[in-house]
Amino acid sequence: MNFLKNISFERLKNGLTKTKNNIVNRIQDVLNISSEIDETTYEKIEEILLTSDVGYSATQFVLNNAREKFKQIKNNSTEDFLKITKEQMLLMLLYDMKEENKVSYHNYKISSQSKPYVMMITGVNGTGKTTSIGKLAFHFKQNGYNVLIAAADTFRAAANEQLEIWAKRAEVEIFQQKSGSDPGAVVFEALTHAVKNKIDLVLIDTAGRLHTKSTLMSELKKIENVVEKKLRKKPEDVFLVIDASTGQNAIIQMNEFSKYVNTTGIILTKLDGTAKGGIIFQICHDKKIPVRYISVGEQIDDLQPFDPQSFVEALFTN
Ligand SMILES: Nc1nc2c(ncn2[C@@H]2O[C@H](COP(=O)(O)OP(=O)(O)OP(=O)(O)O)[C@@H](O)[C@H]2O)c(=O)[nH]1
Ligand SMILES: [Mg+2]
Repeated sequence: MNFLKNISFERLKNGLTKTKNNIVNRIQDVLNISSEIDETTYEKIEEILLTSDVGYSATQFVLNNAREKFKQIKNNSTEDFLKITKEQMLLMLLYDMKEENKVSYHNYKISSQSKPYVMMITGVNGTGKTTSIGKLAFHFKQNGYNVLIAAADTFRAAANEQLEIWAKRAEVEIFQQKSGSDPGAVVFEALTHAVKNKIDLVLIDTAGRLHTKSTLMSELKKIENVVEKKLRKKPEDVFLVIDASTGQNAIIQMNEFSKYVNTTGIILTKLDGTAKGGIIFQICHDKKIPVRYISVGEQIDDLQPFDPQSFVEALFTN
């Protein structure tokens, strides 16, 4: 299936309004009052990027490259500068596409050998893990896959009911045990059920945990091991869900979670509620873990595969 067809540009654009106002509109304002691009202009744009969570090294990447390219244009104008800045910002997001990530980036081919395909969802408290599971379940179900949600957040009393609501909305099966059960045991039983019932995709919800709590973090590793023991393969995807309003802490979360599990991708949520979406540039510039999905709202179809081209276009389109 090709997830890219699920991108609604209008929804993406609306969802990114606050970030656009914070970055692109402010740059545009600086350029509107500048008759030429001088050091003061560079300093003002640098400040805009730094205060929008783009981060120091990503900001330097954009500005150093933009400066070089701009010099090469004869009779250059402030419009040229905005165009160049846009190109450099896109380049930074495409940086994310390391060779190994380019392979079937948005195409999931679940062969009979790889069944069930396993996605494990991790992250700190309240970032949008359960909601993202509901949205992923919906999309895969809509595309004809047999989906099972494994409710391995046995920590929070209300977690089961919340997940049940999402499973109902997405019209997929859910496997759960009572609150307080061992999450590893839930996953083991869920996988047994999945194999028996020829399920295509298992989505594992996990409890929110602080990356600083080593006992809780080790529990994630245990869940990953249960998958490996039961299916003789690691989960194909371990997603780290990051709230876009988190700011610089996103990078720390990425580093810490990766110490315990093999994080394969980021789901960046709540972009619609924050002006701090510039963090995506920092995450991509970091080049460690690719951003795979972005979320721009609370509705079931508000999760989109991350497409750098559409993202930058949405930021720069009036
Ligand atoms: N506006 C907006 N809200 C979102 C988005 N994603 C999640 N939320 C909201 O964020 C809140 C927390 O979402 P959950 O899915 O429960 O988060 P969680 O990570 O599962 O939380 P814990 O299991 O408690 O760690 C809910 O109110 C969601 O509706 C999004 O993209 N945009
Ligand atoms: Mg949850």
